[in-house]
Amino acid sequence: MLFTRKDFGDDFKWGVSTAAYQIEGAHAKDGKGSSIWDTFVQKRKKILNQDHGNIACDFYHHYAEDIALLYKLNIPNFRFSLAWSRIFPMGIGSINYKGIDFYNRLIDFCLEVGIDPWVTIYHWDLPDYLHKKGGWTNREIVDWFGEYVATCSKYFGDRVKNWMVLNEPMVFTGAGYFLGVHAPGKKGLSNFLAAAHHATLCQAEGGRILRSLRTDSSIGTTFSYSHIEPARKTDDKDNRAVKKVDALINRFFIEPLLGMGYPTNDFRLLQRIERFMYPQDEKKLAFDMDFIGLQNYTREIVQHNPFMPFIKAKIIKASKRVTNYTLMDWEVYPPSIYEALKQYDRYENIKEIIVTENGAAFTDQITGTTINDDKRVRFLQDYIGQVLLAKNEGVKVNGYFVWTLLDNFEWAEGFHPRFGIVYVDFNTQERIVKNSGKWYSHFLQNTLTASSELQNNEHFE
Ligand code: GCO
Repeated sequence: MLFTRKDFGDDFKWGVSTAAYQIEGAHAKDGKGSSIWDTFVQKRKKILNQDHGNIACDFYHHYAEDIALLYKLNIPNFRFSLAWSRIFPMGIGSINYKGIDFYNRLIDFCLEVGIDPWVTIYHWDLPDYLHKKGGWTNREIVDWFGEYVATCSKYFGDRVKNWMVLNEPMVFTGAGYFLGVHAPGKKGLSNFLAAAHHATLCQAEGGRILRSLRTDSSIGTTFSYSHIEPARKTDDKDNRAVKKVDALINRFFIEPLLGMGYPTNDFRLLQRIERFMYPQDEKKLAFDMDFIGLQNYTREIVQHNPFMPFIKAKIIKASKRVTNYTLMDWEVYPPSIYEALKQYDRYENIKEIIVTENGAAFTDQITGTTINDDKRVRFLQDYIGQVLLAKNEGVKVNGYFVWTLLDNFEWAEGFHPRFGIVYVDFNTQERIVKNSGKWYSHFLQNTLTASSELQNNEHFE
């Protein structure tokens, strides 16, 4: 399939996405408080190679250079997140005005060069002080979060028009409160369900607060979504396993937001979340977002497995079944984003879908100052092509953001998987635009036709 940017229409939003803890560094600078990630990275054996985000891409000091680079690359929209503990060192109470200043400078500079800021309010870095009070497992977080959201709107809402309340609640509650592999490292079903319910309340409440304070903004929130298929297509048990995994990882957070309640029919165990619900909560979980951020990377193949606690299902790793997978062990499967978009389109209450993340980590070939990342170029072209396919079939998708601008701190995987379209030398903080960055830039300038034939480097020089 051949296509150009024009095929998506003038109104389609193109951008790149980032997150505060993954790029900012300056972890204790200018009054910033500790977040759960600042403390989690200090624990033994939690992060690959004992990496940490204390410095990361030092975006805190390099933001102007990085925004100038975005400008040079013709990337018109920039998604970043606010670090809660930079604004409220203790999560609540007194404001750190140096933190507010930093984001003001960043937002102002974006606008000065004509780049639209897209702001995620919470991308996983809960203030450690609030964690000590129970964090996401404590219902009081609805008030703590409300104060934080209102403060973001008050200080930045005059210029920021695109908001995302949460980033991937399934991942931060699942990895952080059930599996214990992300901050704050808690485990167990009770912690998970409590955190999940409070996050779902906060996602709607955050939307309500933003809308009540400004009428001229576009409010969304983001979800991870993986297309799921059974290991054996005709096996009943595998098909039941698919339903459960789908209810948990794809539907658990979005359906209550859309007013459909939790998808407990397809995974009965989730009914235990009712322990954490107060009367009237079901209504409070719903909010009509202006857009939904969809984040897709791969598909999952699921098999019934009686030994897996609670869910009795297992995800089969990509490396065990295909040859084309990324450094995250995620299958490269472009139709997954098409399936994801089609699925979201079936929800009546979604007004607009923006793909707020899609991208891949591969081993890049470095020769001199050229970073050859053909696999990423191919990945982006193929996934973007699938987005166009869905759009042409009438799906209300109206934006696409690459994950991510800069190689950065990839949570438990440390700095090993590089997702950037710009290479970062973490010793010198030098940035080198990869071939994928050059390709994206040309594509956005409308000078390039995308197709899988255009893999040869000379097209991007
Ligand atoms: C995510 C996060 C990103 C990750 C990316 C690759 O939403 O999971 O937004 O922080 O880095 O998804 O794993």
